[in-house]
This record gives sequence, structure tokens and C-alpha cells, in this order.
Amino acid sequence: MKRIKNIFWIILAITILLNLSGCKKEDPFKDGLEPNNSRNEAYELTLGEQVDASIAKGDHDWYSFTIETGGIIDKALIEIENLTEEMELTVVLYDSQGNPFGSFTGNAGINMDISLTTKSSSYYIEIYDNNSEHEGNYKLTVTLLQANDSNEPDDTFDDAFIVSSYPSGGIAGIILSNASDDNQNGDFEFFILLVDVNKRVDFTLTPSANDIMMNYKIFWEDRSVVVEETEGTPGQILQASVGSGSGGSISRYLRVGATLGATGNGNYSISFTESDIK
Ligand SMILES: [Ca+2]
Ligand SMILES: [Ca+2]
Ligand SMILES: [Ca+2]
Repeated sequence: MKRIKNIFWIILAITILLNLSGCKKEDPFKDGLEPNNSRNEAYELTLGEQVDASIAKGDHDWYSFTIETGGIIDKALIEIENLTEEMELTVVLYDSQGNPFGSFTGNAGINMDISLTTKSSSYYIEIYDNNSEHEGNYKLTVTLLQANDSNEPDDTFDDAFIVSSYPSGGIAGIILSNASDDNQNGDFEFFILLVDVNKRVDFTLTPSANDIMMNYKIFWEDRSVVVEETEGTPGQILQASVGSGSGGSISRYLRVGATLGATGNGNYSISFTESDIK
């Protein structure tokens, strides 16, 4: 009798194992992130951590992530590795209120990299097969690139970078998003310059890329305008005098901005020199 009992239990165990593998086969694309079929059910991503995800036929996957940049403009990179040749992925980005602001569709089987310039905020991502016909696997990673320069924050008068001595040497910076009179929320670079009595301060602003249009604007100490916005041609080096201390020591604000070209390269260098007023 004992022997028969043993056989019975062994058979039962095998039956359970078969059932479990049977369940998996019925729903091969049930990943560990489901249910994430709506914004309210969005799976919360950890920045820099890759998730393995899958799409069943007609499946829509939702994610959320939060960017914290410490008040500066930065870049987040959304990387999607499409592991299925037939899948034509559509990616829709939403702001924290659920308003869509970007939609991207890649060709079948193509990986997608989406760059998002942002300050601290929360976002949603929706991912699905564009034709709702294919099922497959993909990997998703959102990373904060920490792509801005080390002079940040310097987007406002109050955060202006103080140029302490002349010649300043080349001060390297990066403009991550368009900044001009027409783009007031862009990545401005404010400098504050002290101009001694009987001295003049000049600057040279040199962009790296030949498709970026740099601009500058100069302000009095009281933040009213001295020189209106002046914009260069693509790739042009800009040079100008910030001010002269002919009536005594003064200070001036220099606001640098840019309109980026197709390369998106916002690297520049700025240097300041001082000379005697003759
Ligand atoms: Ca899914
Ligand atoms: Ca910058
Ligand atoms: Ca800035």
C-alpha cells in the first residue's frame, strides 16, 4: 500500500508541473509588468534600469517615470530595443497631466532612441504595435543623461555665472534647448561681469557646430536692456564689447542663447578679456 501511495503523489506532482507550463504557453506575452494597459495602471520605471517587456496582439503598455534635475535643464534618453522583426512600435509621450506631446513610430524591427529635454517633471509613455497585429518582446530603458554643463544653473539673472577675472580663458558650455527672446524657457546662460574703472570687457563666443545660431543680449545692472538680442548666422563666432568702466566700476549681465541646428550640438566656448580705455 505504501508503495502505491508514493506513486500517486509523484503523479500528482507531475500533473501540476504540466499545468503550470501549459498556463505559460497560453499567454506567452504576459510579462512581469502587466497589467499596465492604461495610464492609471502605468508601470513606474526606475531611471537607468532596463525592463523586459512584451506586447500581445492589441496590447498597449503604459509606463511612468519622474525626472529630478535640481532646477536645471537636462536630457533624458528613452531607449527601446525592439526584439521582434515584425513589430512596428509606436511610442507616445505624455506630460504629467496626461497630455500627449510626442508620437514616434519606428520601422518594423527597428530600435528607437528618443531624447527628451526637460526640467524636473513626471511623464508617461505608451507603447504598442502600430498595426495591432504583431506580438513580441522589447526592452525599455529611461536614463537621465546629465548632459548640461557644469556652470548650471545659470538660466536667470539671479543664477548668473560670475566671471571673476580676466582673461577668463575659454569657459565651456552647452545649450541644450533653444533659448532666445522667442524661447524664454530655453537653456540661457547668464554671465555677470565686473568692469573696472578705465577698463573695457570684450567677449568671444565660439560655437562648435556649424549649424547652431548663437545669440546674445546685454543688460544693465538694473536688468534693463543695453544691447538688444543679436543673433549670428549658423556657426558664426560672435564678438562684442560688454561694457566700459569709463564713468567708474560697473557690472553688466550678458545673456547667451542659441537656436540649435539639425545636429542638436549646443557646445560652445566663451572667453572674456579686459583692456584699458585709451
Ligand atoms: Ca504588455
Ligand atoms: Ca547650459
Ligand atoms: Ca543654462
